[in-house]
Amino acid sequence: MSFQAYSLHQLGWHPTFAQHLTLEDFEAGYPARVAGVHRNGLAVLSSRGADFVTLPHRLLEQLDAAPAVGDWVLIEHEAERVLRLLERRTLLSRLAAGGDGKTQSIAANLDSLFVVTSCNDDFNPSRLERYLALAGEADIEPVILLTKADLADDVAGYLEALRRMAPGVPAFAIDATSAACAELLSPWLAEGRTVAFVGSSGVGKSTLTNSLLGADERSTAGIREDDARGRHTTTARQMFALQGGAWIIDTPGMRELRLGAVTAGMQAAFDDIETLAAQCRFRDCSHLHEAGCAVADALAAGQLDPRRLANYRKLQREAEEAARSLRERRERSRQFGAMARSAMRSKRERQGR
Ligand SMILES: Nc1nc2c(ncn2[C@@H]2O[C@H](COP(=O)(O)OP(=O)(O)OP(=O)(O)O)[C@@H](O)[C@H]2O)c(=O)[nH]1
Ligand SMILES: [Mg+2]
Ligand SMILES: [Zn+2]
Repeated sequence: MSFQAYSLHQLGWHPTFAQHLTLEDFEAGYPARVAGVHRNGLAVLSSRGADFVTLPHRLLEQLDAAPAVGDWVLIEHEAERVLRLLERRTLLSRLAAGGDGKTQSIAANLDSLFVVTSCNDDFNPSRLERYLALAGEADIEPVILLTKADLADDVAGYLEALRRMAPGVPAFAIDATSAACAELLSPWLAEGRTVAFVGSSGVGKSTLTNSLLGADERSTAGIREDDARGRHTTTARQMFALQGGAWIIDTPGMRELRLGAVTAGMQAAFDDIETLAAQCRFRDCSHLHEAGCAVADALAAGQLDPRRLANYRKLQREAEEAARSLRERRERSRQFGAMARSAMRSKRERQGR
């Protein structure tokens, strides 16, 4: 633990965070940024330094999405306890396991998302499109990093594939172990900005984090465990301060990334297909067999990659499925609420009140 205190400005404070705070709120507590989420509480950074605070169960139950690394919270002055969660500017989340449409928060208040893959078997356009939809849904600017460029023969081929599937997204081939990464990524690492690394296990997210942190802080980086093959693998999301004043969040590799009820994310990741779809003769065109289908025409003309279209359809189906689960869950809780209210009413009537 460090005892360094941070000003709100250094922590990446933004005026919008205070929008819903009253004078009473500020009298009751002080703002702090979540640097780590643990089973029994939160690791936070504030003007008081690094602290560990508890998260009351009642507060957690009221929240749509549990606190994530990067969140801002209000801490009670004398109690090391979270009073409330401040409204986020952005929230990166994926569908949680369980099939009831619930989402799991990955990181909050990000300015950019570094999607990391490597110039080897991990490279997978369909999975990258998934990550781009995730970023687009949260309205976070994505950057693609292709690591292990120092070990690959055909770096240009990988970059070309990226340019085709995500023409507007900045992409770099890098050696994550190199100190030169800091200079290359500096446009995204200005003071007070927050970025996160996401991607499969072993692609180099922690290596990059270490390269950006520099030699001095390297030893502090990463909650790591040796896996069965003796590798270091990250086991928890954690936020670190860079010398230049930016914040980076290292995350454990994700084996499965399921999208929630994304809409804006599909538009962001598949702008070309959605633009074509808008030109189809039928508004509800399935792009499978209808006449006047602009998507099918582009496919036939070789202007659209069949893999990309298949992945678009797959993600679209997943998003629809997630939206349906969400509706069902909301309906169930609405019915439960009505039932509970009616039970309370009859109880009061029985008691003659
Ligand atoms: N040569 C070279 N090795 C790299 C590069 N990026 C990562 N590595 C190596 O790949 C291995 C895995 O890197 P990590 O940084 O632990 O991967 P990670 O993405 O944090 O993985 P998880 O924590 O399991 O999600 C380490 O041995 C790194 O040294 C690179 O660009 N070039
Ligand atoms: Mg790691
Ligand atoms: Zn169509």
